[in-house]
Amino acid sequence: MFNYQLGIIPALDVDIQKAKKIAEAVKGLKKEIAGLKIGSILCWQHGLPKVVGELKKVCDFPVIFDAQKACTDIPDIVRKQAKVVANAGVDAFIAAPQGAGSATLTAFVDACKEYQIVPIVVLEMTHPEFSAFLSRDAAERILEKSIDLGVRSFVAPANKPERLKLYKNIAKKKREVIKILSPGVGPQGGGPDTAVEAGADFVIVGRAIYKAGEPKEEVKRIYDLIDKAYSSRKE
Ligand code: O7M
Repeated sequence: MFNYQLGIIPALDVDIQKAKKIAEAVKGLKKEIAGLKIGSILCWQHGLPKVVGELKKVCDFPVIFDAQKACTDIPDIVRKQAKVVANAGVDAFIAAPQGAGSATLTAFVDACKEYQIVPIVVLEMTHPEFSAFLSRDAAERILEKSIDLGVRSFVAPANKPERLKLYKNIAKKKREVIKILSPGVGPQGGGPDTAVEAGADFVIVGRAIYKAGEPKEEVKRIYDLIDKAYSSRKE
């Protein structure tokens, strides 16, 4: 994704002042930071175009929009949402198609291609009750369908490392290389290093970074861990 092999994606679930402060603190960490994730907490308060514009004044990292959660409506709305998101200057858009089905996912991916933003698809979430209303193989089916549509970036849980291995293997069997972005480190119980050992390429980190006294030092500390884990990973 965006030509990065490995990296950290801070989740900026904070207000705009705090988000800019974090972006400012980490802007020099070009190797460590692969993008900034923005979501509902920021954008419902301040509006998507303003949030993207303010962050891009401070740093030049790719901005990933997680509408928490998008791609859940009828295909026509999803297509229009992708256009609005692209027009706001976002670089990548995250979909969670679990409740919406295949036609909606197809519309999402096609629209992202048309408006030249990177589609990223959530396979499985970090919290324990996530699959309560889903069929057992929902994540596997979403992965297969998304790969066929040309998606190569996925979100899967750092706190369920065995699932990361499974998703990488499914892609391998289809002779495709996918990138996995993994949230769920720190307060949600996952380790950044164990996630990367299991197949994560990027870790999405919220509270462990924005609540740290020194976010920049925390990013460097996490990067050291994932860098070592990546070096010892057997693909
Ligand atoms: O590191 P945290 O726990 O403070 O924050 C985690 C971030 O990752 C937060 O922005 C969540 O919305 C997001 N996230 C999950 O925690 N679990 C998931 O399964 C998926 C996501 C996510 O980023 O989905 C795109």
